[in-house]
This record gives sequence, C-alpha cells and structure tokens, in this order.
Amino acid sequence: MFPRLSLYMFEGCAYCERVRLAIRHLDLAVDERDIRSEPDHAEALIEALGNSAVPVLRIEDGDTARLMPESADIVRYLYAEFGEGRRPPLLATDAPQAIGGILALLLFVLSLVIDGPTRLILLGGAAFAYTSRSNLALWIRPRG
Ligand SMILES: N[C@@H](CCC(=O)N[C@@H](CS)C(=O)NCC(=O)O)C(=O)O
Repeated sequence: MFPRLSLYMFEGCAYCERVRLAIRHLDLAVDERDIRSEPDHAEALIEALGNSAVPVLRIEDGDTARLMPESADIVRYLYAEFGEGRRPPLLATDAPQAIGGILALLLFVLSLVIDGPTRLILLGGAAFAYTSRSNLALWIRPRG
C-alpha cells in the first residue's frame, strides 16, 4: 500500500526546498504542514521530537506513523521507495553545499596569498560562498 506522506516545512526554508524539489521531481502527492502558518504543527513536532527543526517527513502506513527528520535522509528515502531507478537532482542533495564549502575555502586560501584590493574581493567571495552554500535550491526553485 502507498503510504500517506506529509511534510512539516515552512516557506523560505532551504532544507525544506531540497525535499520539495525531490517531491516535484518524483511527482508525489505529499500534504504540506507549514509550521509557521499553523503553530499546532510546530507543537506536534516539539512533542514528538523535542524540537521544531524542519523538514520532517511523516510517513503513515496503515495504523503506524513515523517521523523522519533530516533533508538528506528524506531525499534518500523518497528515491529508494518511489524513485524507480531515478536519481535526485543535484540541487536536492548535499552536493551544492559541499561545493560551496570547498569554493569558500579556496577563495579564503587565495586571499592569504594575493595582496592588494583583490584580497578583499576574494574574502567577500569566500564569505558569500560560505554563508549561502545551503540556499541554492531555494534560489533556483521554479516559481509559481
Ligand atoms: N540538517 C537539517 C537542517 C535543518 C534546518 O536547519 N532547518 C532549519 C530551517 S531551513 C530549521 O528548522 N531551523 C530551526 C531549528 O533548527 O529549530 C536538514 O538537513 O534537514
């Protein structure tokens, strides 16, 4: 039987957007439970898991329901169960975050060896790459 899936999330949450991207890619029917517009959903998470960090996938299968936190685990689960051999788009994985981290480190190291105003540009680039590395899925998502 196909489990009933619900996603605890909020608009503007970068990690939630990775999961939503996977859900769209796999064309799955998933109820969204916005914890910001419906505080009851946040309270349900706090009661069950001790915090209201999202995304959390609720998987209801017959009489049992379980909660799965962590975007990477959720994406892995969705493709393992419903992927039919498909692979998640890069933006739905940790890859952009890892690439952003490496880029930030490279720019920082370069800023140590290059003098003059270029150093400031490199440092700014490193700070930008580092602080924005988890947001790509949010920025690039299709609108509407
Ligand atoms: N490692 C987690 C990170 C989730 C996360 O940081 N979510 C943010 C929103 S994008 C959040 O809920 N922060 C509030 C909190 O941690 O209580 C994942 O990949 O799902």
